[in-house]
Amino acid sequence: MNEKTLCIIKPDAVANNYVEEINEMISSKDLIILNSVKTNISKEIAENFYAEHSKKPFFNDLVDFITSGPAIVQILQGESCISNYRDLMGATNPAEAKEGTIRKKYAESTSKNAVHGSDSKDSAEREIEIMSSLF
Ligand code: 3AN
Repeated sequence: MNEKTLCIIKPDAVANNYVEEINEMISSKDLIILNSVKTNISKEIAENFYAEHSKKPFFNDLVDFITSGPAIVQILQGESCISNYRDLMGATNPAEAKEGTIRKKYAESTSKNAVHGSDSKDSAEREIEIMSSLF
């Protein structure tokens, strides 16, 4: 099914100049980058975006990190793009990420893990809505 997903290239990957290479990996999987904006995500947006993790011990660090510097917020589109892009991202912990994934190549740790991608159709719709004011 042709669908959309929300992609964030996180501050670690932007600071390390990996944006072009990550977007080449994305484009090579027939994922179209519909909108893309470089932005400093606000604390308010970050807390809303990560609300499902609000009770987790790493929540404050998660919000601090995603707001720590410029990030690239993008909408991707394509056939089965939610799962295709999740497969391309690799496991949350880069030590468990497979060869050929973005996180295997560019993630530093479970928290500084280079990219975000929506994990379901509902999440994608919600996340695109939260970020829509940025485009
Ligand atoms: P994913 O990004 O692979 O969907 P989630 O949704 O489980 O992973 O977690 C969202 C984000 O929270 C991760 N991308 C990562 O930055 C952070 N995170 C998840 N688990 C941990 C953890 N155990 N310690 C620190 N940060 C974590």
